[in-house]
This record gives sequence, C-alpha cells and structure tokens, in this order.
Amino acid sequence: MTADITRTLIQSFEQAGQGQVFHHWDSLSQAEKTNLVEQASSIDLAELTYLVETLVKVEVDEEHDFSSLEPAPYKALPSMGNQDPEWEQALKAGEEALRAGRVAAFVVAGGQGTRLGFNGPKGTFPVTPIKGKTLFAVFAEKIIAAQRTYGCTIPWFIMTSKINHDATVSAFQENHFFGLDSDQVMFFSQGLMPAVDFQGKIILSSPSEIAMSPDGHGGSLRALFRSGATEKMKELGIDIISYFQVDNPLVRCIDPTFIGFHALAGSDMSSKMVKKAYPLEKVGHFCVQNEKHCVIEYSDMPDDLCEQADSDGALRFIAGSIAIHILDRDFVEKLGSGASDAKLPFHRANKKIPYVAADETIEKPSEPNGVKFEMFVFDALPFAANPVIIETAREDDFSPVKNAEGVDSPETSKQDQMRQFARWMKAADLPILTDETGLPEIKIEISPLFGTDAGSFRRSWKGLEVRPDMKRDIAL
Ligand code: UD2
Repeated sequence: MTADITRTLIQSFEQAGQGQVFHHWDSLSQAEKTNLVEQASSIDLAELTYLVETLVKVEVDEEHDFSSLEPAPYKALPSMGNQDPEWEQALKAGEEALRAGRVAAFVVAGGQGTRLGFNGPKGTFPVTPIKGKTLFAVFAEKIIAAQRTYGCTIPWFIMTSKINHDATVSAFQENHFFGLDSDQVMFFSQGLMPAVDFQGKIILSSPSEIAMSPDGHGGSLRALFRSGATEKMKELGIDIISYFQVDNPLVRCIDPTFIGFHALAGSDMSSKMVKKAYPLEKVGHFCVQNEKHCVIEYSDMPDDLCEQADSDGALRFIAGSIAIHILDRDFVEKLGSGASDAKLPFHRANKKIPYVAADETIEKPSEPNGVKFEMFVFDALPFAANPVIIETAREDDFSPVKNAEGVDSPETSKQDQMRQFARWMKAADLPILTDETGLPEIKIEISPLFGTDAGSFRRSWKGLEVRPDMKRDIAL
C-alpha cells in the first residue's frame, strides 16, 4: 500500500471521528502498520457510522412494538403412525430434487464457542457417546449416507471465520475429509465487524490491532455471495441450500421432506420449528408481523408474550426456531449482493472486550465495555417469498452442544443421541432396555453410515452377519 493511500485511509478515519485507531502509528513496526492498514481498509466506515448512530448513541433502547404480533402458521407433523398425503408428496419432491443434484449442505461454523469453553473450531468438538466422533465427522457421514441413498453428490459449504478458518481446513485435511471427496467441500470465511465502546469509538485490542469479531450467522448471506460460493453453486446446478448450525449433532443435514416442502411451495426460505419445551426456552419465536413472517429472538420477546396461552391452555407463541433452514440460491444472491433494498439489520450485543490502555497494556474488563454488531440469518425471513415452516420432532433433529455443563451440554446431547438409537432398536423389535426417559441401560452409538432413521437402521441390522451382544455397549 502506498503512502498516499495510507494517508487517505487515516484521514477518512479522522473525518469519521475514528482517528484513535491510528493513535500508536508512529511507534508501530512496518509489519504492524501493514496489519493495521489491512484491518482498517476492510471496515465500511459509512455502515459503521450508521450503526453507531442508530444502535449505540441512542438515549433509551427503542421498544419494539409487539401489538400486531401473531404466531406464525406451520405445517404440523402428521400424528403418530398416520400417513399424510401432503407430507408424502413433499418427501417425493425432496427425493427428486436430491437425485437431480439440486441440493447443497451449508453449515455456519464461524462462531467463537465461548460458552462451551472449547478453544478449537466447534466442529472439531467430540460429541458421539462411544467413539467420540466430532461434529464435522457426524455431519460428513450424514451427507455420505444421503449421497448413497439418492445417488448424487451433495457439495458441502462451510462458513468459518478468521479466528478458526485455518484450524478448520487442517482438521478436514488431517481426517481425509471424513470420507468425503475433498473437491466437494468448500470453505470460506465470514466477514468481521469492529467492536466499539459505548461512545461509538472503535476499540483497539493492541496498539496495532482493531478488536474485530465475526458479523453473525446472518453474515453468511453476504459471505456466500462475496466468496463466490453462490456462483459455484450456479455452475453445479444447485438452487437449494440446506442450512444448519455447527452445534447440533442430531440435525438431519439433508432432510428430503423438508427440501420437498420448500421446493413445492417455490419458497425463498423455509424453516423448521419445534414446540417450545417450556415458555421461556432460549429459542427464537416464529411470528407474523405486518403480514410478514419473522423470528423474534428470545431476548427480545417480552416474558408475558412467551408465556401467553390460548383458550385451551396451550402456549400461543409455541413455534421455536432451532436454526434449521432451506435457502433458495437466488434469494441468497439477492440479499447477499446488496443489489436490492432488502438488507439484514444488525443487532447490538454488549460485551466485555479486551482493550489497549493509555500505557499500552492490555486490559481485560470485568463488565461489558463495548458493543459488537451481528446479523441474524432469520432476519431474512420477512424478505422471503412463500416462506414455509414445518414442524419437526425435537428428539430427531435438535440437541445442541452449547454449554460445558447443564442444559444443551455434551452430556445431554450424548444422551439424546443414545435415546434416538434406542428408539430405532425398539422399532426393529430388539430387546433394548431403557429407563423411563428412553435412555438405554448400555451405551449405544450408530454411525449415520449404518442408519439415519428407524427404516435404514432396520435394513442394515438385518444385513449384519454377526450381531452385537445386547448386554454390552454397542457401536455400529
Ligand atoms: C441460536 C438462535 C436461537 C436458536 C438457537 C438454536 C440466534 C441469535 N439465536 O442461538 O434462536 O435458534 O440458536 O440452537 O441465532 N455463528 C457463526 N458466525 C457468527 C455467529 C454464530 O457462524 O458470527 C454460528 C455458530 O458457529 C453456531 C450458530 O451460528 O453454529 C449459533 O450461534 P450462537 O451459538 O451464537 O446462537 P445461540 O445459541 O445464541
């Protein structure tokens, strides 16, 4: 970068009231200067100024107007054992789309995993009950299983962030892409946003380093576009993107019925819901406001609405978002390219952000001292044509690993995996003993390559030449 361009960059920061970013300039080495200039050039100052004005320098937190909020309609699961023509038609349509090679898998794995207290990329966290396979390994096997069933290739797009990109790619290389073809796995990094203090000033994490953090999973739409992933999808004939989060080993990464509902409706964006387990469960709520579908995050939804009941006593806002969506490729391009007026809003989150003090030491605050900006993927829903929301059984799709202990922890997730495996065994009339919650007395682990549901499990079991001892732990 020439001296002229650097001078112009510094001036633009001064004009935007962010001159402090270059406060230590004269004492920096050449390498440090290059790093700082690179970071500073990636910041859209106009966007940041707007965010500071609208999200940071506001006197009182603007209250949302929830007066016209309605629960979003959804397609309820057919009751146990019943055939439902609409669900069967959706299954067929989804299977056709898969056989035609129209579907890609997409995982967002750019988060920092702070709550879990795990340092590596979250996808490399071991989650299965016996073999300790990682989240990435489980997803890869599910994708391979779907490819075998539908005789197709399912490209897998993986969004990382600067913090974990290299470690993620290395984990795949070291594990031979978990059985996938290396050509079908594509990695790209999401965007970063600078953190600011409560006056809106960009925070430095060292004299030569701006405190930057990932721009939220909503950043995936522009990252898919900017990285060339959507272009690649177009070349491959893919128009259906199966979106899931890295923290949920139970997720059906490829669910033909869900794909079919989306395809038949000509939807821009479809979502799965579960019935909330309890009124204040920490999931987003599917709602309709001003005739548009939307998700209101648990932290924004007033408790009285979370707890509101219908005349029959059922929760009114019952549809919880478990962050499983299908996105139409053209829709992602429209939102991600910035070419249309449809733009995802940013949300503010108060955080403890390490900063460089006047004497150049690094301070770690014990209270929130600044603001990070994040976009949420579900904010795309109001822009989507023909959105479809379908119900799914929580026990077959959702048991995330978020916390080190307690709810949504490695322990609860392993138990939920084993309950699922025990259900498949019971459905195949195997003598498996469980407690009243369905947890088997022995440990069980079943690879997606052996079975991904009761039907495929039964078929593989029938084909076994040597059956495992049902009194010892079983890993298939
Ligand atoms: C999310 C949803 C919540 C519910 C829940 C289900 C939000 C704000 N809330 O809560 O409504 O659906 O999930 O599990 O989304 N990620 C990135 N880049 C980022 C930030 C996050 O890739 O910049 C990924 C992260 O790696 C993970 C996922 O997004 O796969 C979820 O992020 P989170 O743990 O911050 O979301 P959470 O649990 O608060």
